[in-house]
Amino acid sequence: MFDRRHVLKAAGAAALGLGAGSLWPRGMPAFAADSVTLPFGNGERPLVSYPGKRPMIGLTARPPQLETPFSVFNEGVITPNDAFFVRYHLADIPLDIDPDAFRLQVSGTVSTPLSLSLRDLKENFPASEIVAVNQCSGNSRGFVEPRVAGGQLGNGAMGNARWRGVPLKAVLEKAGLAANAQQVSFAGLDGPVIPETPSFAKALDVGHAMDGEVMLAYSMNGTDLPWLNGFPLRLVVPGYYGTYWVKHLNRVTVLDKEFDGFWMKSAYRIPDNACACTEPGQAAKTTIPINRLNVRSFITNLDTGAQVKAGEVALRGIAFDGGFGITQAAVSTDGGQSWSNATLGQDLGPYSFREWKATLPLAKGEHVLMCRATDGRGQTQPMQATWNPAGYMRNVVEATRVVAV
Ligand SMILES: Nc1nc2c(c(=O)[nH]1)N[C@H]1C(S)=C(S)[C@@H](COP(=O)(O)O)O[C@H]1N2
Ligand SMILES: [Mo]
Repeated sequence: MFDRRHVLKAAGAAALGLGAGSLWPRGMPAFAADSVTLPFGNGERPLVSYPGKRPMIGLTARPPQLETPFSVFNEGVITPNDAFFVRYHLADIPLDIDPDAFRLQVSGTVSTPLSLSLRDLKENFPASEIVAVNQCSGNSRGFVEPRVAGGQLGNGAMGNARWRGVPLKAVLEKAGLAANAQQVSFAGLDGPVIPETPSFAKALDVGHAMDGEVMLAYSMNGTDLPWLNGFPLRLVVPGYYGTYWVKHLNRVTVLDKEFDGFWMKSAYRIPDNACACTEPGQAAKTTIPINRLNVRSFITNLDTGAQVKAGEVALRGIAFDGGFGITQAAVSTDGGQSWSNATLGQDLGPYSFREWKATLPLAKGEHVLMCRATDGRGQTQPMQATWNPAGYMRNVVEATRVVAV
């Protein structure tokens, strides 16, 4: 017999600072062996080790917040589990979960409240799969000018995975929605260390929760969810920012009114206008909850400062949006004056990273390389960065400066 209890143990507990004596390290784990410098002011970050993760860019230790080293995005369009970024708000993250005892509670304005085990979810409901990007609202915030408060992230707070689980719709239908159901709220096992801090919870309108795509995911890239990415169950909201993708999900509550929790009413809100932007330094007059990803693209095989051989140069990258699908990726070698179309790679569905490739002639000298994607609703990326107070939704066309020799 063996112990079925899953504990974030040994190396894990040490990494989280649970070793003898100290509860949490003050700064980053002491074993950060190396560091990287993100290309903005105060961009120096330790490379840190956590259980189930390769060395990651450490943003905070308590709670752990880890950014994916950008080179990972050139390895393929699926982000490996051991390189997938980690974002938490509250320091009291679960360190010990018994998957046999775990239950998902479904309650509120339903005809039959449910208490579901992982086995129930896997055996008594249909399974679905979807490839989808999870991107933090504040991805790339470190590049925002003028700078704004919040995690100073490079471009590594995003990842693309194949999620498997149960459509939320199937579970809500089993529970039986009341006719006056309006929103559904979601909460997980993590909590605040001081009771004044509101517990992390998010909500979706009933119509969205019932769209058949929103998923209670128990598997990521063919295996259990990594601990730090929400083991044993998380919400997957394809096309929506990561903030809705509640990890360690154990409570689904159907509401007959709009959810009024802090993380919907006060946090994660964007200016209520077409660009989700304001003049730098200005607050928005009215705001709405952040929602769908805007369109983005990146060159993944060359970094600023790279030296390439003059002649035909191969460029490669990724593009994605909030679910309309990438219809075009274009590249420029002259800082955006002229553009040529890249070739799109395999289509893994409208919520996935889409690979693109292009080969372009580069004469000897300095060049500013750019890529710009367009999606199925005709949305594209701005040449000038927009600004909003929280530094959300950055999607400016990126510039990669290289030298051909
Ligand atoms: N339980 C819980 N779920 C959460 C959060 C959290 O703090 N607690 N943060 C959210 C935010 S803001 C993001 S960007 C994603 C990040 O998912 P990841 O850590 O798996 O990359 O988790 C979301 N789900
Ligand atoms: Mo986030």
